[in-house]
Amino acid sequence: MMHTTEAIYKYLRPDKKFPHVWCPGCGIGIVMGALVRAIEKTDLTKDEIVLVSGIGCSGRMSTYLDFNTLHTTHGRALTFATGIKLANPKLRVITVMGDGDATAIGGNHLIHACRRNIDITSIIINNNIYGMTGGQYSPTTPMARKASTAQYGSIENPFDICKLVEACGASFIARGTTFHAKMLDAMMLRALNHKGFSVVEAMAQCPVQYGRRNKLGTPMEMMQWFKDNSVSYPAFNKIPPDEVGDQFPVGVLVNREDTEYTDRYREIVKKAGGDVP
Ligand SMILES: Cc1ncc(C[n+]2csc(CCOP(=O)(O)OP(=O)(O)O)c2C)c(N)n1
Ligand code: SF4
Repeated sequence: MMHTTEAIYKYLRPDKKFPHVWCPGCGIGIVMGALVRAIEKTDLTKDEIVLVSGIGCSGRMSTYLDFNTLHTTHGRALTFATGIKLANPKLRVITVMGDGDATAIGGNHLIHACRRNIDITSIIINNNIYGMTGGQYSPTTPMARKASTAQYGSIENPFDICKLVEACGASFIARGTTFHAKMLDAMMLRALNHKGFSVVEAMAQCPVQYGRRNKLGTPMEMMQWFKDNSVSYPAFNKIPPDEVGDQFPVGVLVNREDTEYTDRYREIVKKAGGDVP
């Protein structure tokens, strides 16, 4: 097992891109740590990995991590990632997106990446808000929670990201939280080893834009809330709907084999008489 300092120097860009922009107590760093620990457990070299992000606090991860990285336009991480994967299917392509990035402006790309079952791992960091731009409500802001654009509380039903991507055809789906950092490492490792479109929703505290506005306490208290309200999928499915309250399921929701898009694409290229690398 690599010493923490060694791992930091191996996977981060310590001389170039720091200090980072994340607020004290932000959960995004914990998610980044889980991703690094998962990658360390694969046999992938840094050159075999491409990390693509959109714009937002979560999107900054591609700036700090020392893989082949692309910091793309808001909502478009999956479009760039799809092009990269089609051009060179041997690469392990990972996208990092915020909840707004993935399910609002990039929502259309997300559902179609699921439908194609393209071999990309998507880490969706769900902090229930648009962090970077001042705390506007996103498609995952829970009903009645406050945002800069919902001063009296949101009146929209939120998306359940895992259910959304399940309905659209993703073949590996898991949800973890920053409280369950070890579990998050393991989910990410399984997602990275999965052939097909894999999604890990990482619930992360944004103490500044979401927590403060909704009086959710310190970052530690927000993580304690994750601990207190998370239930494994099998146990969650047994809770009667009127008793669910704030509880939410964590763990692996879907893990199945299915044909993958770049394989199907290469078959078509061959049928058409073209060359595939
Ligand atoms: C085309 C476009 N529209 C809007 C923006 C402004 N913008 C930048 S980040 C962001 C929201 C980020 O929220 P989220 O994806 O949830 O990530 P977080 O910052 O919470 O990690 C928005 C709306 C932009 N940069 N580009
Ligand atoms: S605004 Fe929220 S998500 Fe963005 S860095 Fe600060 S705490 Fe993290």
